[in-house]
Amino acid sequence: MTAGFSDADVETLEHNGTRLVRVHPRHDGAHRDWFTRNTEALRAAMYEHGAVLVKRSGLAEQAELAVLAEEIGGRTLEYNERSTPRSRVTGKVYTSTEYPADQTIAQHNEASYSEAWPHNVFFFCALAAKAGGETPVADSAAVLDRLPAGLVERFAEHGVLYTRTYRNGMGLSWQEGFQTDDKGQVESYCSDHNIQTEWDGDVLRTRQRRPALMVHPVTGKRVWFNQAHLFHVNALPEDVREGLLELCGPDGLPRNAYYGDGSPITADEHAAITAAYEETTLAEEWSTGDLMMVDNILTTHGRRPFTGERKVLVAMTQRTS
Ligand SMILES: O=C(O)CCC(=O)C(=O)O
Repeated sequence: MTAGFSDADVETLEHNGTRLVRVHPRHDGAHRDWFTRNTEALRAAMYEHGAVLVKRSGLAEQAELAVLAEEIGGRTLEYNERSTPRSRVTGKVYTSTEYPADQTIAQHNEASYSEAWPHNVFFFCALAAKAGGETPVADSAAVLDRLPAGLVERFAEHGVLYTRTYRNGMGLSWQEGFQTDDKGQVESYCSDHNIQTEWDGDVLRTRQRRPALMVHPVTGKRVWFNQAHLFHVNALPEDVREGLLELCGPDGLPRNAYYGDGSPITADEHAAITAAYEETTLAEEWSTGDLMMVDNILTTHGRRPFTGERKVLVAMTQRTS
């Protein structure tokens, strides 16, 4: 159900359990008033279905993204404990991950490797690509339903062990990951957030155990909520993987993932998780000016390759009630 919208054409798109509510506002330029009238409906649709796309939102300024995100989602968050390169645009508005245009970004619940993950992610398409560049969504409960029961049980029992090696010139440096030049601040952040650290000169290795599943606090749904498949060595293209393994070994890779007890996630298990995402992914084309809001627990996001210029901005929020 997508009740409660006013002055809008609303459709719910569905693919193998993933839903995206597509909203076309009917307003004549007064987009802020439209958002004010529809705040409750947008929030309710996001928590019920996982993702809402507002076509031609009318948002013009970057700062407006943060204001709307706060009105609909709650307090905006800094991008801490980074795992990909992004730039601050203004306040707590960032660029989305700045990976080369020919790369795919696998589906993920934002920052689910961290203890400080956002409840919601707001994406604003400031410039649509010439072709491609969609931000697909996939329902985290639908992904869970497709995974083999034995694998789910094992992850439910042990969680995920994420390992990272921060070094200059290969993945993120610790300075970029933790947004500081002060090793003491990194140590204090890590000790506050249950992250084990090991320094080797200027190289930092970290290990952190996190749950693999989550129960949504509003809907009570059990979902697959982690980035095991994205951190896993098999997420790298084969040529890159082989080169990096030769250079650093599995424990020295910029990112890797294991079962929480340290045992390996096999190639077949990685393939099963990847297939579950592929089967449930729903991708809508961006137009410049579109705004998409996702419930980060219910729904993962990713990115498809693109041509031409593309600019997608992000604000992340934490529910305050
Ligand atoms: O650029 C996008 O559409 C999303 C990129 C992404 O997955 C991210 O920044 O977490």
